[in-house]
This record gives sequence, C-alpha cells and structure tokens, in this order.
Amino acid sequence: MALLPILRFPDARLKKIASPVEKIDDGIRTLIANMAETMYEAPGIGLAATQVDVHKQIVVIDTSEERNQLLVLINPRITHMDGVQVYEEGCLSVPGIYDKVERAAEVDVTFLDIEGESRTLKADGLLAVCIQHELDHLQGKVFVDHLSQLKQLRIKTKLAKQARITA
Ligand code: GNR
Ligand code: NI
Repeated sequence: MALLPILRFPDARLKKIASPVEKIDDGIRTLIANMAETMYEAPGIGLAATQVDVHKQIVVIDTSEERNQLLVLINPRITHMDGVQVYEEGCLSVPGIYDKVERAAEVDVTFLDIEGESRTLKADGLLAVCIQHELDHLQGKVFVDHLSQLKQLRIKTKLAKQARITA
C-alpha cells in the first residue's frame, strides 16, 4: 500500500473530467486500496481519484465514526435528488478552507462495487453531501466552484500565501 499525493486547488488537473472504469483489474484494485489508505491517513471522509491525478470514475468514502465502513463507488451516477440542505464543507484539495454549500438533502446513487456488481444506495445527511462533493470532483468541480467569485479569489490568495510559507 502507499500514500498518494493529493492535488491542491487551483491545480488545473482538478478540472479534468474522469472517464468510466471499463474493467476492474489489479491496477484498479491497487489504486482503490491506496486511495482508501490516503483518505484515512489525511484524515478525510472521502476521496475522488481526480484528487490523486487519476482521471477515472472512482470514489472512496467513509463517514462512519469508527472509520470502518469503507464505501467504494465505481462509475457512480446520481439517479434521484430531493430536498435541500446546507452544510459547511471542506476539501483535502483546499486545505484550511471551510464554507457553506447548498446541495440536495437526499440522493440515490447507482454504482459498481469493487466486485463489479451494480448497486444502488439511498443517502441523506452528511453521506449525501459527501457523495455529491465527490461526484463533483469526477466532473472537474471543487466545492469552491459553488461559492461567489469574490470568495474564490480570496481562497486562491490565502492558499498562495500558505504555499509560500510552507515552501
Ligand atoms: O474530508 C472531507 N470532509 C468533508 C466535509 C464536508 C463536506 C465534504 C467533505 S469531503 C472531504 C474530503 C474531500 O476533499 N473529498 O473530496
Ligand atoms: Ni474534496
């Protein structure tokens, strides 16, 4: 297993659109194991392949308290959305920045599991937020794209300053 480097906003590679996984082979299984390790170590509640510069439709999520309920979504599609919720989001690709984003309150998502079986999951609350946040990454979107242009500019300035300090 290995920890993978996470791309940081505003890296242009975070804007790439992920392609569907055609075959779940050993390379994909190794990638998923490494993504899970990277998510748990960060620590985060989700990670999209886009964030580790792999532009395939793969997401790992664990919103459980005990951090023992790994969810792997391959080729995920939201088939139903309902209601509205606002949640204060963060992102491993936008470290130290948190802001409120409005999203659907409930989603149904269909996906392939790691065995290649087609599944459907109904989610609400934080899990629904996380699913929408991760599927955005696969479409080249980060949560700050939901914020005003002024906030996006402030975030870019703040992250650039941080990068200079840690460099
Ligand atoms: O760890 C994460 N926490 C989080 C909190 C609120 C809303 C979304 C998230 S996802 C984030 C990990 C991440 O960046 N996934 O792409
Ligand atoms: Ni994120």
